Amino acid sequence: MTLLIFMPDRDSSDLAQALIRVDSELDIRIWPDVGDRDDIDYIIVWNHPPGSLNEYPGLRVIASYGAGVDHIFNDPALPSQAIITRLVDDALKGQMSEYIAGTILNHRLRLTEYREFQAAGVWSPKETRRGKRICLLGLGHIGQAVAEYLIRTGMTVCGWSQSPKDIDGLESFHGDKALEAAVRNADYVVCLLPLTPDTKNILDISLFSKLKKGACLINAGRGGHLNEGDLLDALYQGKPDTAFLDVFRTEPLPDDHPFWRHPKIYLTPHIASLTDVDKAAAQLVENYHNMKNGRPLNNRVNIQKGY
Ligand code: NDP
Ligand code: OXD
Repeated sequence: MTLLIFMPDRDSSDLAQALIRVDSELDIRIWPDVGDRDDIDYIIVWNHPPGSLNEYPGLRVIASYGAGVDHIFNDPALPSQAIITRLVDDALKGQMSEYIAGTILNHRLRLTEYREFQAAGVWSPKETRRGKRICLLGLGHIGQAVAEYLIRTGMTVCGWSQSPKDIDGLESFHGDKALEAAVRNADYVVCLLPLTPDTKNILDISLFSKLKKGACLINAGRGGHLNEGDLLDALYQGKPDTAFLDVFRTEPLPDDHPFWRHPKIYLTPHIASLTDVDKAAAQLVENYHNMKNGRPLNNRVNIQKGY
C-alpha cells in the first residue's frame, strides 16, 4: 500500500516530511517519481491534471490537500471507484474567522484608508462606518465558525445555505429563493461557499442589484464564484461599494488584471486560511489507516453534491 503526493504546482517536500513524522513506516512517493503505478492506493492531490488519476488502477482514496474540492471536480474523468476526502480543521476555521472579522473591522474603522491618507500626508478624520449586519453565504464547517466568531464580537449575522441551520443568534436562510432576502439588508456579504456548478458566478449583477447601497463584498470562497465584469460594473453603482477579494479565477492574479489598481478593490493573495502542514498530515495519515483497516473515512465529500 502506497501513498502518492500529487501536487504539480506545489513543493511537496514539507508535506512528505510531516507525513513521515506522523508515521515513519509510510511508503510515500512524490509525483512525478511515481514508481509502479499499481502500488498506489491513496493520492493526496492539489490541481492534478484532468484524467491523470485513471492511471492508478488500485486507487481507493483521493484526498484534497485543502478544504475545497473544486480542483478535484474540475476533472471530468475521475475514477468512479475512489472515495474523495478533504481537510476540515479548527486551524482553518480560526484563521478564516480572524480574516473575515479583521477585514470587516478594517473597513468599518477605515484603517487602510487612513494609511493611504498618511502616504499622501493628509489629516482627514472621518466617521467610523456603522454597518454591522453580516450575511454569510455558506454555513459549512468554516462558515459556521465564522458566524459564531462574528456573533461573539457583537455583529448581527445571518447566513445562507442549502439546508436550514439552528445556530444561536443567527438568522438562517436556505435555498435559492431565500438568497435575495438573505443579502438584502446586509452591510457585508461574505462568500464562503464551495465552488460547484450551482454556485459558479453566484456573485453576479443579479445578486449585486439586490444589495443595499454602500454594501461591502468579501469573497474568500473561490474566484469562480465572482463574475468579474459584473463586479466592475456594480462598483460604479455602489452596490457593492467596496470589495475585498482573497480568491481569483486565475491565481496568481495576472499582472494586467484591472483588479490590481481598482480604488474600490482590496486584494489578498489567497491567504485567508492556510493549510497547516502538520495538522493536515495528522488527518491524512489517520484516514490512510482508516482505509487500510477498512474503517469509515473522515471528512468524506458528497460526490453528488460536489462538496
Ligand atoms: P463545507 O462544505 O463545510 O460548507 C459548504 C457550505 O455551503 C454549506 O453550508 C452548504 O450548505 C453551502 N452550500 C453549498 N452549495 C450551496 C448552494 N447551492 N446554495 C446554498 N448553500 C450552498 O465547506 P467549508 O466551510 O469547509 O469551506 C467552504 C469553502 O471555503 C471551500 O470550499 C473553499 O472554497 C473555501 N476556502 C477558502 C480558503 C481561503 O484561504 N480563501 C481556505 C479554505 C476554504 P449545507 O450546509 O446546507 O450543505
Ligand atoms: C482550501 C484553500 O480550500 O486553501 O483549503 O482555499
